Amino acid sequence: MIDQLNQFEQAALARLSGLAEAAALQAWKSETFGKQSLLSTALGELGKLPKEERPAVGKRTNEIKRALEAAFAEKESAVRAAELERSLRAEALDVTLPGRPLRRGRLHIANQNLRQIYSIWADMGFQIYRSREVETDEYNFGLLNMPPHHPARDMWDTFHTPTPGIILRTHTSPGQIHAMRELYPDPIRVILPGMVYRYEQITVRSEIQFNQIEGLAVGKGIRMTDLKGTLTDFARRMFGQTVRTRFRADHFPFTEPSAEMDVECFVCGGQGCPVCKQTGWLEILGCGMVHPAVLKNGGYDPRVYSGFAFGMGPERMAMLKYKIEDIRYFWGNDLRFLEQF
Ligand code: FA5
Repeated sequence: MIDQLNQFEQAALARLSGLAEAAALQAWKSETFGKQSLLSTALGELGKLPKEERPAVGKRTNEIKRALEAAFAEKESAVRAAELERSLRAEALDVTLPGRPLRRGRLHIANQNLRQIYSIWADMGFQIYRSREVETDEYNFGLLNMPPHHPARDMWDTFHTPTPGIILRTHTSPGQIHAMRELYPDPIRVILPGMVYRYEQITVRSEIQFNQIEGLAVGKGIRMTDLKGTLTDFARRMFGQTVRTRFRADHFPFTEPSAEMDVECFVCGGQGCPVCKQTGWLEILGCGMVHPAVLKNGGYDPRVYSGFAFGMGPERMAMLKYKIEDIRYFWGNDLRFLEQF
């Protein structure tokens, strides 16, 4: 019996040493230790052996079992390591392969245009100042010299929130009051860009949301000629040194006197065309000297300080510059439009 067991051990070890795959190892394990194996039958039939043989056979069976188990564990970990090594080699990452190209995004035309305008104003000494898009009725209208029921409020159709007195700003002008109240008593040279909202009929020239850039200069001895000179300089930097400008009298409750500035139509060079409605001129902004009541609401004594303000529509300016015929393209998310810039 012992000889049989020894042969069994030798044969099992010989087969084990030739195996290289996990599945074959499992098969070897059940053949060697399974119920049908010699080891199991030897242990099971121990009782049938003559009494004096039993201890030696039992001992030898257990020794062989432990030896084969140890050989199996060693082989199993060697096979696992080899398999891992093989799969790492097969799925190796080749870091020298060229990468997949990433699609490059770009700045939206409205933002490109805004940045160009910011840099012009920065060159001219104006800082960017931000103020909120959700405003109070008081800042959007009241403090800008339009008390409740003032007829000029009708110029700005308004989006109201469910909270009484809280609205989406209809223009960037309420930022004038925020800037003055924060910066008093310093002299002010700021632009206030950002989105404004109007409950209007959407047309090729009018959106319900668009950017405005407010400008505000407050100090001592600021006059209408400063306003005209500054805005004319801006127009030359924006549209070219030879561009002609003109100012037309207008009305805003928060400026006195008030004006609108036109630039010469660059589509027809001032001859008259459909874009400028045959006038030769294009309106780009509203402006004026800050009304004394507004200066006072901002904390500046109008007997000592004066200032000018303006509000321009950058999308309208971009339309003129790039000959974009419909303002709805700006927020329509059509890549065919956006990828042109
Ligand atoms: C105003 O909003 C005044 N707050 C401007 C101002 C500021 C005057 C400071 C005096 C002093 P107005 O409503 O005209 O004004 O708008 C200013 C500019 O915004 C217009 O010249 C135009 O370029 C642009 N704009 C007005 N409505 C729209 C619209 N629906 N869609 C796109 N751009 C618009």
